[in-house]
Amino acid sequence: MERSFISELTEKENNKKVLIKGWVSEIRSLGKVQFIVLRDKTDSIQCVVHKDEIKSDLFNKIPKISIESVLEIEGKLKTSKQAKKGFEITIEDLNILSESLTPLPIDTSEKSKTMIDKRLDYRFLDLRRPQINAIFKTRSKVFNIVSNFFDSKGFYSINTPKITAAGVESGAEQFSIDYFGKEAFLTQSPQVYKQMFVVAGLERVYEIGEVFRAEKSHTTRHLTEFTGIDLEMGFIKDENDVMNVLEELMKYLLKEVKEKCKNELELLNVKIDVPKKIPRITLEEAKKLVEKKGKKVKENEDLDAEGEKLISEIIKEKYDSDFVFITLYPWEKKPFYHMRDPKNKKVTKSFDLVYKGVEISSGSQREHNYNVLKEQSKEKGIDIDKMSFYADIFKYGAPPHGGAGIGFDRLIQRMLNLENVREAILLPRDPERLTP
Ligand code: AMO
Repeated sequence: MERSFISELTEKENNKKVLIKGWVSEIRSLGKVQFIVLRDKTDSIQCVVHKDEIKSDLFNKIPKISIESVLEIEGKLKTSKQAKKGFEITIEDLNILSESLTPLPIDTSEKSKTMIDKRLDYRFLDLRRPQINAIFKTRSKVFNIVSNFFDSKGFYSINTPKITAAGVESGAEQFSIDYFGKEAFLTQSPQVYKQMFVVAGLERVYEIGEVFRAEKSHTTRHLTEFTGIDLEMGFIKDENDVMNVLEELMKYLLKEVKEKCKNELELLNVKIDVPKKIPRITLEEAKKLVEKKGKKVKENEDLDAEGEKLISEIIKEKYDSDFVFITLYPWEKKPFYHMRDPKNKKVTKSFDLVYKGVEISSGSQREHNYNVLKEQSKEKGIDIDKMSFYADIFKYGAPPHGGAGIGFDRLIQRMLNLENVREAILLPRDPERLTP
């Protein structure tokens, strides 16, 4: 008989013979009748057996089956008023495919009391909890929705090297590795490559890939390895064109998630608000707004985590938006490849996107004129000609372009109201964690 997934079963199929496979969530023995709640990737269902309806050795085996063992159950689908779904399966045959050891190293119940560190040590068991499973089912959908969006907007998907000779972001955050006796680095951003392939004539590119940062940060938003959603687009008028694409992406994504992840959102108790319009304010305006609420931010300083939280609260109150773009960051704080604002050279044509109190993306228009880029890098103490792999890109016809990087894990964290970014990634890497 072919296996059915639990979510496919309906009460309309009363008396139908079915075969289901999955993990044991619960066993209840009430003398002459026993219940097994079996769970597969789609849902769970109550299975019931009466003593006089099955071979006695099989009946006697049931109470000894441990939670999380893997079973296959053959039986008949029966409507039942008492069952949660309005129907259950009466067991006719049962096969133990794999027994689970007891006790389990972590608490896999709905309201698990196990701390996050221990849960991450046993992530494969942690995901047996339907709510945790729901996070990663949603994440998988988001991956597809984002890819479809970029595809529909004429972006090409690219895959770029993660082992590199040098990056263009700050050098301090690079992981250095021994590459056959030479020093190499794990990529901090596909920045160089996404610009390279816009200039190469693809015009619009995106990459969803791993990004590495040697940041010794012990916060709820920093990882040392995260997934970046990077985009880059050519022939833009200015950085607003990039923000327009990001804004459209966020609206489309949240609308799609709301429709396609109904069960997951319900399990996670998350309500999603699709933004109508994402406000855009300059960093200077943002600073004034948070200062009015009693938070001081120094000149040339960015908003810190507390400032981002505060500005989000202010924007939510003022514009009823979970998102805000903060624009025009000081040149002093931004990398050399950003384009400076011709009206005010002290700032760059840059932006951050803050979602429910956390920066989830940053981007800018890039400087595409080689001579200006050379000047700008010199000002930052960098000799661009020593990075010929980067400098050359701008020597043979480079269109005006810009782009942004979105932290995939932070996006999921904020979308699903998770306290810690580690909840949004299957196997987080941080300064203390290299396993599993
Ligand atoms: P940036 O360094 O701001 O920009 O990174 C882009 C986005 O990546 C996420 N992010 C992180 N997520 C988890 N852990 C971290 N340690 C971490 N660091 C960053 C954030 C951030 O907004 N090249 C530019 C992007 C561009 O201009 O296109 C860049 O990498 O959500």
